[in-house]
Amino acid sequence: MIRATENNIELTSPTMIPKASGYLWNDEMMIHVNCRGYAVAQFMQPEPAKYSYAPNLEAKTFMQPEQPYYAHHPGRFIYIKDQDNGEMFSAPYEPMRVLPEKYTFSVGKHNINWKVEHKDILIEMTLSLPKKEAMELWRVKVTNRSEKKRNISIYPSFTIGYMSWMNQSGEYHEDLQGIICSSITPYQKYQDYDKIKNLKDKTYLLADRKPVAWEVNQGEFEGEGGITNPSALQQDKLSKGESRYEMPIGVLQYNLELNPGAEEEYRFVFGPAKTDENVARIREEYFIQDGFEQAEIEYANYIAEGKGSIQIKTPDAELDNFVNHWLPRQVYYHGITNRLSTDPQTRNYLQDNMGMIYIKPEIARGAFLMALSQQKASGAMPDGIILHKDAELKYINQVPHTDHCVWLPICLSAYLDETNDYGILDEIVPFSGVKEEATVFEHINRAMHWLINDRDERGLNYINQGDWNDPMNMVGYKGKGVSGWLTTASAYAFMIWADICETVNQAETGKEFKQEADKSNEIINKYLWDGNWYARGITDDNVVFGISKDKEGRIFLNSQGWALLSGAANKEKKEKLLKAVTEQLESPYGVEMLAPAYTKMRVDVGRVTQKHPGSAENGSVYNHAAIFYIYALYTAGEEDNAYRLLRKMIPGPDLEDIKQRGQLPVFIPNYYRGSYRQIPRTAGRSSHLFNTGTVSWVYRTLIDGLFGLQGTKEGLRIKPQLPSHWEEASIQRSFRGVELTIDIKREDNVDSIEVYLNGEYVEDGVIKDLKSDSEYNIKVKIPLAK
Ligand code: CEZ
Repeated sequence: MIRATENNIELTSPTMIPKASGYLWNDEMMIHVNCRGYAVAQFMQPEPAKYSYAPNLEAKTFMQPEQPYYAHHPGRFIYIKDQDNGEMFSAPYEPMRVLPEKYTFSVGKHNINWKVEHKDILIEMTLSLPKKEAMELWRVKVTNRSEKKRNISIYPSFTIGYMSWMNQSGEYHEDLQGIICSSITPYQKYQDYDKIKNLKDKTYLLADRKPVAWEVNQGEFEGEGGITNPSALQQDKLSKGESRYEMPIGVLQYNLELNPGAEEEYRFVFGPAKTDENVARIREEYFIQDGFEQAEIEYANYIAEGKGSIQIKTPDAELDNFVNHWLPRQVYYHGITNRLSTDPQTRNYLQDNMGMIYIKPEIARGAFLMALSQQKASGAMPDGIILHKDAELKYINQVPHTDHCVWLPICLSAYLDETNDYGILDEIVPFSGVKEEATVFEHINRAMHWLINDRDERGLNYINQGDWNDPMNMVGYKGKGVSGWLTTASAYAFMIWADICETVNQAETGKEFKQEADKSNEIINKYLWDGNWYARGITDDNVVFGISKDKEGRIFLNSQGWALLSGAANKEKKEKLLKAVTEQLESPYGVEMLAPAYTKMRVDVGRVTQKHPGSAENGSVYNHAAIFYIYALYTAGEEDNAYRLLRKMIPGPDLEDIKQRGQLPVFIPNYYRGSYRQIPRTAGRSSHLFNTGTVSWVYRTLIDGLFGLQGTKEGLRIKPQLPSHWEEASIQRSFRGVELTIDIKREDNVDSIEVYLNGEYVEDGVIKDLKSDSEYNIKVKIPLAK
């Protein structure tokens, strides 16, 4: 069963949704834990590193979709043994997999909890983080729920794993009351020595209470019983073993005599460190002083700062819960950590910060200026934004993509709507690699001109080795292929920028970009309209793709939604493309990114066609693409279509849906498996990746679209677009330092939206002259649904 409480989402079985998970982060680290005790944790130094490793050497890569778990997957477990009868189980569930009599996995905003009760022993586990340091703070409580005295042992067991093939070891330190394992990050070039010598290559497990015994040698601990039934637990006491170039583990033993109803509590700190002295400092601070409790409180406050700018009450309680609690948290996570990368992809960096506009706009402001300071004088934006002096462009950022400029006006316009901080346009920012600087206004002009110039003789934008779609890498690598989507997105960017130009009295420049937008729209209609929808692009060999005669990749979602945004699609084209999307791309789990999914390599399209059909960009419900489309539907006045698809982004509300997706409604993943028409069995499955450009757009869509509470130069424009099955909704909106209460209701005597401020009719529906000491009670009457 799944239930939502005020601050948590609870799951009462460890087997129903085996990958159900939650995540915590701070300035230095991220941890993704599942209901069964497995964990993936990463900390920054400055590049992502591990302190709890898999049993083999892992390649350095980004987080993997549909994260596979296996018996030796890194995790945090407590083995429990009844010393009177030898019976054992493990909490929360792995590695022993004894189904407990009672079980609750509870994902909170600032901690993750388990309650596992078996044979009248209750184990409560809580994980939290401090705000600043990379470390896990664990509480474990053991309660005797039976009527008789119990003699039990508990063995907290933390995976340390295969640290290094060069050097790894570990032992218990009496003085520190903990285990410290040491390693050397493997390297081969002597030039790397200078880097690796500064790394935090130790992993420690500190305890606030003295254990009776311990084991640091994984092989000794497991013996012939293996991880699911470790031989060492047959002994009275663990062997107090160490690891000398043997795989380490952190296991402690405590013996408890518990009277009926009695309980004991233990606390542990687990994390990476550079030296033993650092570990001693941590022990002093967290256990000798009251650092542990302080850190928990500080962390709860830190997470609480990530609250968004709307609180909603609608007929859909699950939507309310998600939007009020979990969505802003996920947006905040992106804005504050930049996905734990030192060189975020430029488009991700800009869009993630677009979400921050609704939480901490000053951070978004800084990020936009940071991105622009890395722009070339030609107007080109780099593929990634370097955030740390030692960082360099890695992986995907070494592959040239052509879309980065379009995100500038798109994200900036959301910032201006929310903050009215037009002063940002006058900020002076340098260009990269030259001694030139210019205003933000000029920077964006150059970005727009870069897009205008990076086009072929027809006026279509080159795609090079990719656009928004990362793995669409072989459409244009020979220098000729073009992106239909990017041409459309550029038209939209020109239009947005033209509007901003007009607002700041730069009418001439505005006119120029308006004309560019119109011209681009004509070109799109001339070369890319396929009769019922828009094509995705034209390859190096001049083959149009994403069209009716393609057997696979016949229709792409992005080309359709953006044609609504840019204004390329007239009424007739709009009707046709909406129908095509509904018929070919809509599934019970949301709208798919393309269909039919490719089943074999198409060499003139690229790597995207090699991904498994229905996964990621190859035809999944790729939520980032889906939300672009939904945002476009709101701008096109399609509120019912929009809401239906928006609702499908969140697992639930019914249990069957949650089970199929395999994920709790505590985040929106980057995709749900698609190819519903080809592989219905797996359709809907979550990727479990909570890094996604989706969430900032969902927030924006709620504000600009569904609830229609978008900022303008004068104030706040009220223009809700509720789905027809909603009679009413109430919103608490924080906006430019003002709190507004907005009650929307259908009434039968109105035929268009009517806005009343403190009882007075507001002619144009825009609430102006906002003052923080005034009251804003807004009633919005909307017509009955047809
Ligand atoms: O990465 C995302 C990118 O971070 O894919 C999006 C793109 O717009 C985002 O900027 C769509 O392509 O194969 C690949 O290289 C993939 O494209 C991944 O890197 C993808 C994953 O979702 C990462 O988690």
